Parts: sequence; structure tokens; C-alpha cells
Amino acid sequence: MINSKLVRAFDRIADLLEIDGEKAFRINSYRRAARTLKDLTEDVAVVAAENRLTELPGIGKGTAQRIEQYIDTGHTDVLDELQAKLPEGLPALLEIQGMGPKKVALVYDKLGVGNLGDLKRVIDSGEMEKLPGLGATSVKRIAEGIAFLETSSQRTPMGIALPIAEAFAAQIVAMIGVKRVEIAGSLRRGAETIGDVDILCAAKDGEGIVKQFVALEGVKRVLASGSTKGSVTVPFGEGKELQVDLRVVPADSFGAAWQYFTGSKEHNVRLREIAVRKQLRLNEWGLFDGDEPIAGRDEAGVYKELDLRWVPPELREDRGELERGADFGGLVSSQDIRGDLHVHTTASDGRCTIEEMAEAAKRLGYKYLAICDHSKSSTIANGLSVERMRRHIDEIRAANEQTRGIEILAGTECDILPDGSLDYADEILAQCDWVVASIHSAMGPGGKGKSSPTERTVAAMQNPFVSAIGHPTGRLLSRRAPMELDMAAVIEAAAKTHTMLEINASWQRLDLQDVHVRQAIEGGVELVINTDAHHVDQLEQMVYGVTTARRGGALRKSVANCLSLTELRKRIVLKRQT
Ligand code: DGT
Ligand code: CA
Ligand code: CA
Ligand code: ZN
Repeated sequence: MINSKLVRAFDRIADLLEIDGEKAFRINSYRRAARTLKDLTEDVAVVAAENRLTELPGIGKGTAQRIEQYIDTGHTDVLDELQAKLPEGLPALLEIQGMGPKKVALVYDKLGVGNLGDLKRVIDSGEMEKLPGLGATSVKRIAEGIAFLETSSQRTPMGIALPIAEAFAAQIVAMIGVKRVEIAGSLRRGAETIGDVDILCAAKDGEGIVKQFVALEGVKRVLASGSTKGSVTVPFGEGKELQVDLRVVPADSFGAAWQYFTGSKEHNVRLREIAVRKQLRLNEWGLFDGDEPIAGRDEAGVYKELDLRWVPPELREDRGELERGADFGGLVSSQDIRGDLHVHTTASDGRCTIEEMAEAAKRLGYKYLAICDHSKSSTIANGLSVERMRRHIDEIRAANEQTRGIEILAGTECDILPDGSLDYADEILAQCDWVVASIHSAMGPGGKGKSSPTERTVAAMQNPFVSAIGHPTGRLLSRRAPMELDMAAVIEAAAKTHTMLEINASWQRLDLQDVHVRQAIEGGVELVINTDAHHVDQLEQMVYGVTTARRGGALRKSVANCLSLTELRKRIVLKRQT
């Protein structure tokens, strides 16, 4: 569907109009159109063909014409003209944290900044902080935003890479002569971002398979094409590319190769040391005693012949996994998840109804689902006023009455306000079955009479109705750095108050991240893995949260949404009574 391309084009027009100093109503009309198109579930080309564009909210005659032009030609004059008028490097500046259209316009007008290089120059020279309305602190934040973007932008989030890898794997496994296909590398280890995708297949005719691989649909550039290895790039997002490597190996070596190319490099180095101590030789072809192969066909055999237990890929980071007597069998897995305790609906900023979310959750085999829409202060997310919240709770109760096979819990994602208080009074929270409390505003470090994110989080946990803290650090992968949170203090308070910490499974968040998961478990904190889904499709992102939990060594007994509903309710009551 062309919908998402149009959304990007219209958002871009609005950004550029704003930089260009256009009037607010014109900018907003493009933003509104982008939002309508984003929510549209049918193909906009079909709507246009049936002359129904102007029936959509926020789409007038002019906007409809621009949409039609884009559908017909892949261009709109408005965007072309704006792009011709403004420097090419300007839109990229909007990606920097702290640089909205107003600031971009300011540095462009006053200092002639037209690209990232210019921006860095005026930051270094001190010219930028002299501009009206900026100052040293905000310029410092922008400099940090640039550094953050530069270090994080070369890697691809797991949530983008996994579907691409799976689509390739499905096409490769269908090729004649291919016996087996598996994903390896950092993606198999469940790392939050991926340098490149590594795929392995077992087949005899390496050259023939690689030739077919580099010619597959979706390939943009061919980087290498040999007799055992092919390397290509796949486009995604705006002008970004992901590298995908395929290695073809003989079936007899498949296990050793899969182990080797899963890595991590550090884990492999440790494993090879263990082999050497046993006077064995380990490489991607197998485990050898002299010239005699003693393992290699399957991966478990490699570990077994080294007198080791097979290590789940998520833990292969040389963080003690080969020495520690860990309970690998008890690690949480996707099959253990019995419910999702943080989803949104059309009541706030979600795109599906309570019933639609519940039906989808039921299809995933869940026993319970907590509807947690935004609270009143989250105005941009259409947060619920007290009155609307009361009615919403009634609606959730009514939907639960009507629905068989899954329990729908009435919840909220209640804002933690800048002073650490909660956005709803206890009287409302007490009517909910489950409360997630999250910080969505004033995410800066605090100080000078302002509460810090740590103080706010710890204060919220003191409330008996707060069951869990949502996305504790607030980071957005490659887009927003985490808040300055004293994780040790948060963990200590969570354990003391019986408050759970969320692993937000959305691949843009993965918050808590793996190292914090381990820290939380060691601190005796109970975790909950939630998708924060705003659409039924996003419920499937649970897998990313589970992978992150596994990387942190989380056992199913440390994860609250592996509990039965009865046990879960006991946990909530436990918190409310202490
Ligand atoms: P990435 O792609 O940066 O997210 O991380 P990986 O772990 O996927 O790294 P990649 O793609 O360079 O290589 C895949 C695996 O192959 C890696 O995890 C371990 C193995 N490997 C690659 N080069 C070496 C090496 O020089 N020594 C050892 N022991 N293993 C290697
Ligand atoms: Ca890789
Ligand atoms: Ca690679
Ligand atoms: Zn949230």
C-alpha cells in the first residue's frame, strides 16, 4: 500500500512548511491529513479510485488532489517545490533530539545552516548558543543528540531486521537442494540492534544457491557473490539499507557453522579456549580430535563434546554463561506468556477497540489482557479525563461480560507528573484492576527545585495502586536517549514496595534493556513483559520483549504475566496491602 509513503510525504511537507515559516493552519492541515492516512485501514489508492477521499476526516479538496497526484506520479508539486527551495540537508536535522522545525528554521535563517556539517560548526564556534531563545544548555543537549544519532544510526533495530531475515529464510528454504535454513549472528542472539543479518543454509551446490539468493526480490545491491557466500543489501525506511549475508555449508558441518556464526565473537573465543584445554580443535567446520571430527552436524553436539550444557543463543555474550550454574531450562519463553498487561485502544491513542484487542489476544492464546489507555495529562495521546475514564472502565467491564475465553482487565497507563504525583486520584486508581505508571513529560534530568526522573519514579511506586512502572527509562531506540535514571535506586524501591518493572516489548523501546533486566532480578524485583500495543498487529511484538528478558537471564518465575490470573491478582493485592 502507498499509505505509509504518503504519510511520510505529508509529514515532511508539514516539517518543511514549518521551517519555511508558513502559517499554522496550513501546516496543521498536512499534519491532520498525515494522521488520517496513518489510521486508514484500507488502501488509499482504492479510496481515491472510488472518489471517496474527501469523505475522510481532515481531507479537503486541495489535499485530495495532492494525494491523487502522488498516487498517479509518486510526487507532489508542493513537496518538490519546498525541497527545491530549501537546502537538501535541512530535513535530516529534524532527526536530532532537541531540534524541532522552529530551531531548524532559526539556525537556517540566522546562521545559514543548511546541513549537519554546518550545524556542528556553529555549535563548536559558539555562534549557536548566542541565538535568541537557545542558550548553552539547549545547545549542549542538541550536541548530545547529534552524538547519539551518529553512534546509533548504523545499526538496524531487531524489529526491522527480523521480518526481513524471516522473509529471506522462507525464500531460501524453498530453493531446490536446500536442506535447512537458520538465522545466526546477533539477530539469533536477540540483540536490540543488528549490524548485519547472517543466514546459514545446508546445501551441496553453494554457487547455484548463492546465485539465486543475490537475485531474490527485495535485493537492492549485491556486495559479494561467491561459491559459499553471498552478501546483499535490502532497503528499508527512508534511504536506509540493511546488509544480509548468506553462507552455504555442508550438512555435516551445519551445527558447528551455526554455532560459530551465531557468535558472539567473545563467546566463541571462550569456547575455543575450553576446546584447546581439552586438546581439541574447534572451528566453523566442526570439533576435531586431531583430524577426526567428533562433533559438527548439530549444535548441541559441539557443547556436549566439550562437557558443556547447550547455551541459549540470547546468553552467548561472554557474561559468565559458560561458568555460571544458571537455570537455562527455567528461562522465560514465548509459550509461557499468558497475557499482555499494557495495551491501548481507540479510547486514547490506539487504533482498535477493546473488543478487537481482546479477540486478537485470545487468538494468541492469552488468558488475560489489561486495557491501559492514557491518563488525562497526556493530551497529545488523547488521554482520558476523569469523566471519560469512569465511562471507559464501565465499557471495559461490559466488554468483559460479553467476551468468553479471556479476562479483560480494567487498567490505565497513568502519567507520573513532573512533581512525582499521579495523574489520577486514588479513588479512580482503586477502581482499576491493574495500574501501569509511566513518565511521558518533563523527561530532563531535574534539579533546581525540579524532581528528577528517579525521584518521580520512586514516589509513584509508593502508591499502593501502582502495579508496575511502564517503560522505565523512556528511551526510544536511535531516537531518544534514556532519562537519567538511578537504576539501582529504582530497583531497590521496586523490591521494597512490591512494584513490578516493565520490559516494554515494542522494538523501538526494549525498556528495560537486557542489562537492567539482570540487575532487577538480582535485586529481587518482579518483571512484566508488555507490548504497549496500539494496534492488534503490535501484540505480536511480545517476542522482542521475551528475547530481551532471556538476554537478562529472566526465568518464567520472575515474570508476572507468566502467572495464572488468580496468582496475578494475588500479586496485585499484595502490593495494595503493603
Ligand atoms: P552484528 O552483525 O554487528 O550485529 O554482530 P554479529 O555478532 O552478527 O557479528 P558478525 O555479523 O560480524 O559475525 C557473525 C558471527 O560470526 C559472530 O557473532 C561470530 C562469528 N565471527 C565473525 N568473525 C569472527 C572472528 O573473527 N572470530 C570469531 N571467533 N568469530 C567470528
Ligand atoms: Ca551479523
Ligand atoms: Ca555478518
Ligand atoms: Zn507510555
